[in-house]
Amino acid sequence: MTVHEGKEFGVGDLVLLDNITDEAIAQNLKLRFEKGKIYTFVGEVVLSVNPYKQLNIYGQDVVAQYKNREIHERPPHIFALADAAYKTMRRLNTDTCIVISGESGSGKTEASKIIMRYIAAVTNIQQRAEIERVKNILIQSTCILEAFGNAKTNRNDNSSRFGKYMDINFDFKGDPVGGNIENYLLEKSRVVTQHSGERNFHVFYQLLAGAGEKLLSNLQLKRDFKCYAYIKDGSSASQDKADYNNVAAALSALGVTGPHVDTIWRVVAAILHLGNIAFKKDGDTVKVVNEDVLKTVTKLLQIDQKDFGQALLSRTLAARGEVMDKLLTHDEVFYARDAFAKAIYERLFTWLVKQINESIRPLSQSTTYGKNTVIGVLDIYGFEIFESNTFEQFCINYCNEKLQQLFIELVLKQEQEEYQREGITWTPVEYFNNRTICDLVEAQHNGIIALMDEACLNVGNTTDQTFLEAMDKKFAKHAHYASRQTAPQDKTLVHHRDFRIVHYAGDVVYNVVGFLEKNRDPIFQDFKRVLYNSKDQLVAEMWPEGAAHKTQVTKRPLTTATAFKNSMLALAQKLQQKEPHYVRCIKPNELKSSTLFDERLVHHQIRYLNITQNVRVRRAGFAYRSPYKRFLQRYKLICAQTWPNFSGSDRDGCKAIIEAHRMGQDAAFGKTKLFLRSPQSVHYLEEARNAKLPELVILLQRMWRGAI
Ligand code: AOV
Ligand code: MG
Repeated sequence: MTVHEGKEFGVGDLVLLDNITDEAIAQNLKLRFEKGKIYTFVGEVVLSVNPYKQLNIYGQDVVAQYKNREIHERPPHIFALADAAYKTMRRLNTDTCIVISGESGSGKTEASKIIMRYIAAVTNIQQRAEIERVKNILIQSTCILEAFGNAKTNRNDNSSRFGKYMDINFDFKGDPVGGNIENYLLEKSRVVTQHSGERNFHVFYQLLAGAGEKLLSNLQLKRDFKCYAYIKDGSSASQDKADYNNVAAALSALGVTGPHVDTIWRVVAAILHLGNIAFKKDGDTVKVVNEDVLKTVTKLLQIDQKDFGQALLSRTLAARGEVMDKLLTHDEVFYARDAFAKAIYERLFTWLVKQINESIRPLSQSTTYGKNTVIGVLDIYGFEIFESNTFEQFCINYCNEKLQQLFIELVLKQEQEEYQREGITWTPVEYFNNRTICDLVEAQHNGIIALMDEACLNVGNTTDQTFLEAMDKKFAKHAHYASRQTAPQDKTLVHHRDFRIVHYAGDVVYNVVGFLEKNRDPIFQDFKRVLYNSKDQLVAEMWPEGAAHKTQVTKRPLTTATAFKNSMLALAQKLQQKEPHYVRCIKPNELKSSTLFDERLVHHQIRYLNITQNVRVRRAGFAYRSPYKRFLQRYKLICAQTWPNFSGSDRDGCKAIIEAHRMGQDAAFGKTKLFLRSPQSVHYLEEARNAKLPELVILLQRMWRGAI
């Protein structure tokens, strides 16, 4: 039973609302938000409304209040959920996971950090050194990954531009002994271009703001970010300098040593210089305008200047054992330069994740005392709509679509299973299943990704436009797809290059330009060879496939979208094998304001997150359920038969309480749990208990006095 915080805070669990409508839910969340109560339960799901200000609710004192309590014993808090995931794992010796969802800027990444800190705070009471080390890395790694993988967007100043799934391994004592991070598709296009008002990845600005003079001069960098084409349209942030120091400290905590740290900064610096390489047409050929900048790049990456210059301006074509060089056009060289910059950045990011994983790899999966169990925490990039949406948004929004699907199936399934397990009948609740949108994107031969791959394989005359036409033909009648061709009356589809997907969370118009190229994502063999031959051991290590000989035709890797789709399917499978817990984040306004509760915006989220359905399903039969033992303990004082002691079974004790209060109509007795249909019954029981408490206190005081 949720602790009553008082009427002025609304209800702490939405199943206790008398009226389950979008409006009533929004009003309740508003009431709570305005009073600094950002968490609300729907049964065991936690809703979290971004407060956009620091709240003093995460300290050690609060940790102590939630540690080892049942989820509904205390007011709603994300700690209650973290503790539930931890307890379930330990009690049932099973893997659990925490899935955090919500749109961009709603607070997912902050929530994942709060969960991590809670777990760190309640474990390793004995202060074992190895476990402290693992905990420290788990927490510090966030700062590195955010520096390299987060950026300011027009929706969030610290937006995750990659997806992250982190497993934390626990030993039989319940202490974290290791972990593993999986990262999903980094938005690498940001390295070379950003929308107006946005920034490149934080790390570039951090390096320029925070590096000492000596390091800067070694990297031949100037402090002013405006000097570098790839980042000059961004802006500086007040915390860049401090963040640089944090990243440096985190790298050191990770055990990344001097020479490797050196390489990391040289790669970052090389990218900044790369963006400044300019080209000009010279008759039929293209030339580098500023050879000195090119030279700096080669020095930083420790690659051969001549080979790199050649790789930048031409491409080796190998066919039937013969090799020839083809000169690139003026446009192609810029493209090649950018592809190179994006590729080395992405590899660096992957390398960092691998480093983190190696330093916290659990020594063994099992011990003589039992197997290791894990808690997985998923923090992805949230659903986003910008003025212009492209391939990256398509992937990000598809990922959110998958998570929504998982929530729908698992939450319904779980409920159904619980009623079944307990031998109780229930009526399913109607809800929108976004399966059809997932299919539109991912169906094996008929989905958008399949069509995109087909277009990419057809080297002939396919362009983004012909790909769009193929979609128009295929999805002409699909309720969630539209383009100018299929919906000529529609005024929102302004350009011939636009298509729209009606996502679960909103309509998004995508600009098809660049889809095929980003999906193919070619990085030329010549570049790989140059990097593989770098004198810097680490750079060379990052590019093993550069070892292939010139005449060798290398296998075509999976397209970006297909690789991403596969990773999403694998993720969904992994999550399904674990006992899931959900945090659903809500964005109160678009202005990052700590006081504004934009009802229209919240309303929309309540609707697409299916919160109302969630509450209804939870209440379809029964708003409240409790294991017999717990119920008896809490309410035995309101029944003469059970107070102070009851000698029969817990189930019979509960029956006695229910009968004494004439609530038989409202209750059902499952195999292990008592179910109550209406929230009023719970209110009633709580009130009866509260009324009894003063009496009890007096009684206890008398007993005390007598004893003294
Ligand atoms: P996101 O992860 O959901 O967006 P964040 O977790 O980065 O969103 O939250 C955005 C910003 O909101 C943070 O930088 C904080 O300023 C503020 N915030 C969120 N949660 C809290 C909290 N519990 N307490 C205080 N401030 C908070 V994205 O990564 O864009 O989908 O791709
Ligand atoms: Mg985030």
